[in-house]
Amino acid sequence: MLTSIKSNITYDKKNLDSKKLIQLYKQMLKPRLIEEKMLILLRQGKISKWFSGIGQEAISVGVTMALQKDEYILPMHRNLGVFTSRDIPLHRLFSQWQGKANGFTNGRDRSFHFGTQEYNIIGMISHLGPQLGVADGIALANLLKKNKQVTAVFTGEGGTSEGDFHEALNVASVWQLPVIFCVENNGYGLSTPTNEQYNCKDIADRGKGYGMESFIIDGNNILEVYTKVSKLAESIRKRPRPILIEFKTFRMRGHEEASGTKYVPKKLMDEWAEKDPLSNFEMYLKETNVITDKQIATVRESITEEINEHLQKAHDESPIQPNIEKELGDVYKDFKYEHVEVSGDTAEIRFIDAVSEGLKQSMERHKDLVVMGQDIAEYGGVFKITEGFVEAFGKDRVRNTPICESAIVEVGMGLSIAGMKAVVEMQFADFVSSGFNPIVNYLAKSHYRWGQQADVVVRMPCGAGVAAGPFHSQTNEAWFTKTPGLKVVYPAFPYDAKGLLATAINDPNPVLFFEHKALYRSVKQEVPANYFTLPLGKAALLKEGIDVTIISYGAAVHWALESLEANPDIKAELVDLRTLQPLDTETVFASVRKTGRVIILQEDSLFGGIASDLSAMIMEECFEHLDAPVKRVASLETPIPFISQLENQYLAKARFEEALKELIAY
Ligand SMILES: Cc1ncc(C[n+]2csc(CCOP(=O)(O)OP(=O)(O)O)c2C)c(N)n1
Ligand SMILES: [Mg+2]
Repeated sequence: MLTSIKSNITYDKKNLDSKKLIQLYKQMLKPRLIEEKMLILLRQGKISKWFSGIGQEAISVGVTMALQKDEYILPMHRNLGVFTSRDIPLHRLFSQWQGKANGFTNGRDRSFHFGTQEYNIIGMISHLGPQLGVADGIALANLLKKNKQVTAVFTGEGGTSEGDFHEALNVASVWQLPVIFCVENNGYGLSTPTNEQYNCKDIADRGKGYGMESFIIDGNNILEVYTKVSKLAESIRKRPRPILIEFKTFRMRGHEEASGTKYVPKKLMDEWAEKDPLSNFEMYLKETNVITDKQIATVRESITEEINEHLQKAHDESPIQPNIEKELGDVYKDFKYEHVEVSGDTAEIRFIDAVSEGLKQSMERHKDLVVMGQDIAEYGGVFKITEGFVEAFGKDRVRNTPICESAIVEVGMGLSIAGMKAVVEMQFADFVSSGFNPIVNYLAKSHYRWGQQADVVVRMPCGAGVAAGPFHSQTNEAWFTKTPGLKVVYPAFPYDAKGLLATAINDPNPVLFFEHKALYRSVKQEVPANYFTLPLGKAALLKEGIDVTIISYGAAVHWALESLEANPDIKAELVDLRTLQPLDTETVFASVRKTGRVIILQEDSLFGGIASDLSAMIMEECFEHLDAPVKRVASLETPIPFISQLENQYLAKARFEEALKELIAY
């Protein structure tokens, strides 16, 4: 690759001694030699995909070497140098790429899609952008713990077009988080050149718009990367703040090996080949008598030996044997439910007071719990759930957020990685769609992929019956019950809401906690004033009867109660599911076996909802006990209309009683 005998890059070693210079050289040489080997293995079909970082090593290595080992780095798919610079044994990386148990994901995710707390590296998910917000969360934890640590996160220039990038930079700036945002501008995002990706001169210019310092660094110059990032990191440790760095570099190979580089002009390739970060640095070290050809040969030989030895070790490792129990067992982090008995006085309170009280008492118990959401601090949230929280817990732990659901969910994930807990309030459950990606792809899959818990509760004020139209009325639990890795709680009463919220917060897994807005101020109950917990996965049998089983949850439970009150002759068994994931099928099946008739009432529209799956399960498990087909009653297959006469027509409530009578008469 090298065409000149003199270095094409101007180096300034500042006060770095020869030992450091040689260390930096070795750290760059290692990923290069690994990659050269990988390209051979790829051609031989021994590994699957490969995203080459050849030509970009100075950035991964320079940034990693500038950070302390206990500071978190969040690398991308071309950052092999981050992993090697943290001295991960190579055989573990090779096992990871071959999907073996000594890797980091038990064969569940490929390439660089993993994290390791042991090495303080938090890998990407395929969606690129989400980790930028996760870095914010880790940095927030560092800020709150006042431990003077920096977090570095990587993205390509293509990834900067994603909303996550803008949200993460904005939040980092508003909260003055100690993060270094590293943009590796390598000219292409897959086949897309920069002029089709963004319309500004330098990505670094965006820093100004977010109110943060930004810099452009020659990404092929290891000394510039290392010395400048070291200096900035040192400065951030003293004075926490975010900094944006654009590293100018070039992608010397295809997006991934199979896709080639046909669309890249040869002239560009040739120009950047002249600027190769490794060969130029090698030349410089020779010119300045820091290293000799003989020493270089020795270093190469020893790295090559290490690579071969570790490849053999990974090769000899036996393949993973599929085991269904193990796979299912790793989706959620084990959680030993601790029952806190009800004690002391009770008071008649509203649903909304119960949520507020439960949350407040959890804040008192968990000093590392942070609540975040729009307008939740001094304003107390749009439903006033967090009223008075700032006075009680301070603004560090009760955080108003900008309007950026994705970033805030990602921040929750980052807090969890740093050992803290988060509760995120969606202003309305409808707006969770703006934070959907990190919930279903990052939080939900993290434990299964690499054993990292996502200790985040997302509070979801949901539901219709309040004449609020299509975007303030949805009950979207089915979006989440579909996704393995999430827990979904949906109480119908104040008592349950308080006890279940406490447990949701204790549980280290991600929990979607649905709170029906129509119940907030309409339902009252005697609730213990002290802290107590209730287990997830246990339905409540609200009424016992012999005619029919009604299964429901949320506000629809109250519709069922109303119908039964109006029809005292119907002896129905009423099951309130309370949690949808885990689902208490035992209680459901026992009731169905007793009554032989079952009607499932849900507020959501019919297709693809909980009622459908329950119905199928009942059919599979209780068919011989059924005296009539399972009946599902749900809302219309339309968006939720605004005016009350249309909304009433839309809601399942309007059709429930008739369906119930039909079923009994069957
Ligand atoms: C949300 C999302 N959209 C599309 C892709 C497919 N994809 C993977 S990498 C990539 C290009 C990324 O370009 P850039 O951020 O510049 O990083 P580079 O590969 O150049 O290092 C694309 C389009 C994806 N992984 N995620
Ligand atoms: Mg790119």
